[in-house]
Amino acid sequence: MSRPRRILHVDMDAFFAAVELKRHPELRGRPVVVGGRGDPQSRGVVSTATYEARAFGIHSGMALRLAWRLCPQAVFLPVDFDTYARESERFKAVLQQFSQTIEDAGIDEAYLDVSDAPDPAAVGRAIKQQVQASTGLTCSVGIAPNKLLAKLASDLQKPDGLTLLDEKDIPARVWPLPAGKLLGVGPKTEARLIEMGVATIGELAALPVETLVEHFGEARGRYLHEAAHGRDDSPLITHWEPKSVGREVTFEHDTADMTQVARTLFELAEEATDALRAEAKLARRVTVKLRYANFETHTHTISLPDPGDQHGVIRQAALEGLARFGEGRKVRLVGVRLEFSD
Ligand code: TTP
Ligand code: MG
Repeated sequence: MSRPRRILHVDMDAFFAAVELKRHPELRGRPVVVGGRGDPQSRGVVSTATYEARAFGIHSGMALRLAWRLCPQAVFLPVDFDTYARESERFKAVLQQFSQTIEDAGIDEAYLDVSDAPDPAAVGRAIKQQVQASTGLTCSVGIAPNKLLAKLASDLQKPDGLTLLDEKDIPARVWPLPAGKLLGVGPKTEARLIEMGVATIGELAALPVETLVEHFGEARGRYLHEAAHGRDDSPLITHWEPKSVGREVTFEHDTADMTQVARTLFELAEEATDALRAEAKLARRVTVKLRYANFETHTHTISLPDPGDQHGVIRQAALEGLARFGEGRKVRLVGVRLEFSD
């Protein structure tokens, strides 16, 4: 008998701020904000804030000046990305010991397939302990039947949480959450849902799929419907497969302009299709990858009904993949990968 699928999502707590507290232990317990050059009077946004600062309403993405108005006694520190990247490497090295199948989802988070473990919760506890031992930092773990639910779960008991979530828990624990907690539902989609009278994931789940397709188009409408029911069979993206051609590019300036992202994606799809043709291969799957300003990285994959190498077909699939992402977040990198078989 095969065990059910168990995906573990792990996410560091208040990551940039927690790293700063390691070298400034005297600041523990105080509201600390990390962002920009650390000057609350200058332009720039909050990268993250300690939970003490969040109690004042401060959150990632907020203007530093507004954060300062909300909590003038907070300590403001500049972003020191190199130091956080080094801690991130230590964190990722710990994870390597726990599963062969790991998706690196950003600077402070990853998915692990722990389906083979006799006791996935024990794996979660061991990861937390070893991350603490190696980095001195806490993280939160969610374990669920798929990536979507695992990510929701890791967020349920932050900081330092360990949360198991099963399909049967969806009505009680997932449906009361705001729709914006769902992967791929950004501020714009959330605002449109509110206009439709939908505030929670449960209210989204209660809508007929046809209504969602009407409002959001075929691919996105269906995605929202499935997601609200906690259904997600997307695989872990462990690495960019060798049997594929891919192109990706980092924007000079992060952009939330999805038209610009789409235009760039089209160019990349065109180049990748040319490369595919040069190898005389036919694409079976088209994967679109976005990395956001905070280095969180997500992919969506479209399977082609018939393997192909037509520019129009590949472009259309790439567009469909892009449509599955939420809107409103700043994009740092866009990529496309065409998978083929021999
Ligand atoms: P998150 O995991 O979203 O946030 P966090 O780790 O600070 O807090 P939480 O305990 O809720 O997980 O992001 C990881 C890091 O990425 C965060 O420490 C700083 C950076 N980041 C930004 O720079 N800008 C952003 O808008 C967000 C959301 C994160
Ligand atoms: Mg985090």
